Amino acid sequence: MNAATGGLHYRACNLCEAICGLQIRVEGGRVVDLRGDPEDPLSHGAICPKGSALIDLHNDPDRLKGAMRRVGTRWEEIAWDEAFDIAAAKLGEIARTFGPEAIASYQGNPSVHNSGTLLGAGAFLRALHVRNRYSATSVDQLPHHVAAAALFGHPMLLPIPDIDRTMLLLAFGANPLASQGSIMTAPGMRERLRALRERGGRFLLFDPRRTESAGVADEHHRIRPGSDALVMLAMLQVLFSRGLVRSGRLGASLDGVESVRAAVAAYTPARVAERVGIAAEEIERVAVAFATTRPSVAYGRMGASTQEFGGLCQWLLALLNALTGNLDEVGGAMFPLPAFDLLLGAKPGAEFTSQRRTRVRALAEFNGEFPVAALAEEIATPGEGQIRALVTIAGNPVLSTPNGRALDRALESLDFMLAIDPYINETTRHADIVLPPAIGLETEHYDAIFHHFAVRNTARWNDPVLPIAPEQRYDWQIFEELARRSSGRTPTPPRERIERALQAGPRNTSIDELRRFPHGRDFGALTPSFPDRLLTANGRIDLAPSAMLADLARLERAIASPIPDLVLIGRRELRNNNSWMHNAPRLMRGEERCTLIVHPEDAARYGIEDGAAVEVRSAVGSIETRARIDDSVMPGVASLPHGFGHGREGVRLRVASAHPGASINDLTDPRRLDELTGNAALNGTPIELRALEAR
Ligand SMILES: Nc1nc2c(c(=O)[nH]1)N[C@H]1C(S)=C(S)[C@@H](COP(=O)(O)OP(=O)(O)OC[C@H]3O[C@@H](n4cnc5c(=O)[nH]c(N)nc54)[C@H](O)[C@@H]3O)O[C@H]1N2
Ligand SMILES: Nc1nc2c(c(=O)[nH]1)N[C@H]1C(S)=C(S)[C@@H](COP(=O)(O)OP(=O)(O)OC[C@H]3O[C@@H](n4cnc5c(=O)[nH]c(N)nc54)[C@H](O)[C@@H]3O)O[C@H]1N2
Ligand code: SF4
Ligand SMILES: [Mo]
Repeated sequence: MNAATGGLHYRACNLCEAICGLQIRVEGGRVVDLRGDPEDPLSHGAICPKGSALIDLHNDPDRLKGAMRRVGTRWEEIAWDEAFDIAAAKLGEIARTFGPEAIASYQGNPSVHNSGTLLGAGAFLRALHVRNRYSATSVDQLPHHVAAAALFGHPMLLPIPDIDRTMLLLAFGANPLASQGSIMTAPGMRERLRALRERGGRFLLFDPRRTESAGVADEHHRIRPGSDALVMLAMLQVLFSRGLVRSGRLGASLDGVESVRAAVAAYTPARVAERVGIAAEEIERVAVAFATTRPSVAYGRMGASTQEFGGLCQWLLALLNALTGNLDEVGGAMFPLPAFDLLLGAKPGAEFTSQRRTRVRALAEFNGEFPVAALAEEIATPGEGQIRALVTIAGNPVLSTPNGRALDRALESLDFMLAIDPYINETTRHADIVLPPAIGLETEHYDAIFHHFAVRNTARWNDPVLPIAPEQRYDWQIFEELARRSSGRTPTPPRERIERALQAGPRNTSIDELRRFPHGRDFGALTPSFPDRLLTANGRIDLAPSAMLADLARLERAIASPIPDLVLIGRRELRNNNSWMHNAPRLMRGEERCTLIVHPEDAARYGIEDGAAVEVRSAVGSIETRARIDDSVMPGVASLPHGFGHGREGVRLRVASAHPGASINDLTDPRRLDELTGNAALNGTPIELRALEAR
């Protein structure tokens, strides 16, 4: 069935990492029914409210279909060819005058959810020789990649919790019931966690807030933001001191066990208890339970990653798994083998770091990217190498990156900005040219990324379900035109690259073959793959990389500093999707969601009443919002969702602008980094509150 006709279609939702299978009925080019596909071998019919909101995206009158040019504060639609010509000419001119380092790019989150965007963008950026690359990675999962490269030899060799077979899930800073799982593609998390408990397994969660996920956990431990590494170190100390270390099948491939023993020795539960806010006996008990339950798996996500010690956390989580015999074992932390294997052809021992540094703060590059916390200063600071042009692709960094206000201002000073994005939002409003791609159900898609994170090996080719209007273009077509104009060469289309990768890959399949499995093809449960799949130079795992050991000194300095009175953490809610789905009416019903949750003790301390307007101040800025007082957060911690702060001048998001909220990233501080990895420490921002007069 092709996109132009009606009928029943099957494809995956590409809004988040869960990649739920959908069953979609189309009539007259419109979706009339959309539900979970019960026959999908990974998702079994699971769906969330955002999936249903795909319908809103496709009916959204604010979504752009033709190319746009900004003239002052006015936007005009122009012909695609003219827009491509202007963009290529302007970027070419800036590169010739100031060198290619004057051009930067930001690739946002949906880039990885659309294979046309993911596989298309590179050729264009290479054609322009763009080496100042930034992305959402450094406000998200960069510590996972850095730890994976150090331990296993490749940033994409990420350990995934085998949630369907484990007997104990020990999680730090993840809220899978709201997020639907991250670096753990496991659609229908509620069912999966229920199944875990039904087979007698347990789910233990460390989070400063009593989240939706805490509500279904067997134990919830309130942990002071940013202190996870201490708990993990203490758990390892317990394993060594109680003789519970067991390296299992991989034992002969592990180096550095004695260095780890020495490094963790000082971190007794008693020493860290006060700092982390959890009793020593509790830490000890959880460590013992983790080591003596088989199989078990330790996992940490955003809360353990977007903080000052994210790199240490991801390293220590891997150690907890490796030293209890749960690394690369059924029910432990495993490594998928997807049909499109991004590791195919990867060389053992490759380097992912370089000598390149950002100009202003000398922040290190990793895997070809700089930390996005440096973007605003690299635009705003004059001098050789200053960024004068920016290309944003599927991103809204004004709302998503630390001190978004500073970036907002910096964007105004650019010589040229190109945005490849279907909306004029808080970021793209500054663009000179906006090239809007077809999105969602209009695109063909193969999930090159999330099968790498999946708890089961499956594959699915997704044909478009909705037709596009004659004036629309796909992301990959936009990149193709821009690349051709910039370099004179036509890049290989993404579909051809997917086809080649599927044929050459470990499943030896093809797009046509996958088309015969409309619900997705099942390759079965994850299987152990180490040491064969390891990509370290010597085929072994060094559990004690020197960079990680060295970073413990920074942790020691942090322990010696005072605990701030009040810190801010984020909050993902089921019906928000980062910054960009607030224009979907069916997601915006109900109570105001951009509120600051404050613990009653803190509310009393600052004289704030429930529902009152408050000013929140940090070292970089201030916002106004409404307080919601409840004890779901631990004392000393307040919580605000991210992705709000709409309603700014020139933005064309009517529904979102009616629920503007405030941006948490007007408070987050780009100087607060995980110095080991360059990831922004979005959580744990010190703040002050002030009650505002009722208005
Ligand atoms: N304080 C704080 N900040 C955070 C977070 C947090 O927890 N706290 N979370 C961080 C995380 S994990 C992430 S991933 C980032 C996300 O932040 P960003 O990377 O900025 O991504 P989004 O906010 O999702 O913006 C997505 C943009 O992509 C566009 N888009 C959607 N689909 C497509 C498509 O197919 N093609 C193209 N070209 N464009 C498309 C949308 O219109 C929108 O403008 O935010 C981070 N920022
Ligand atoms: N509904 C919805 N789903 C989403 C998204 C969305 O915006 N909305 N975004 C998608 C994206 S891009 C991503 S990356 C994933 C993220 O997926 P998750 O990581 O599962 O989601 P978060 O809600 O960010 O979970 C982080 C948790 O860490 C806690 N936390 C904060 N600081 C700390 C700390 O210092 N230590 C500990 N232990 N915990 C801490 C927070 O309270 C929060 O509950 O979600 C994806 N799914
Ligand atoms: S959890 Fe929701 S948004 Fe994510 S893939 Fe499934 S339906 Fe789509
Ligand atoms: Mo993310």
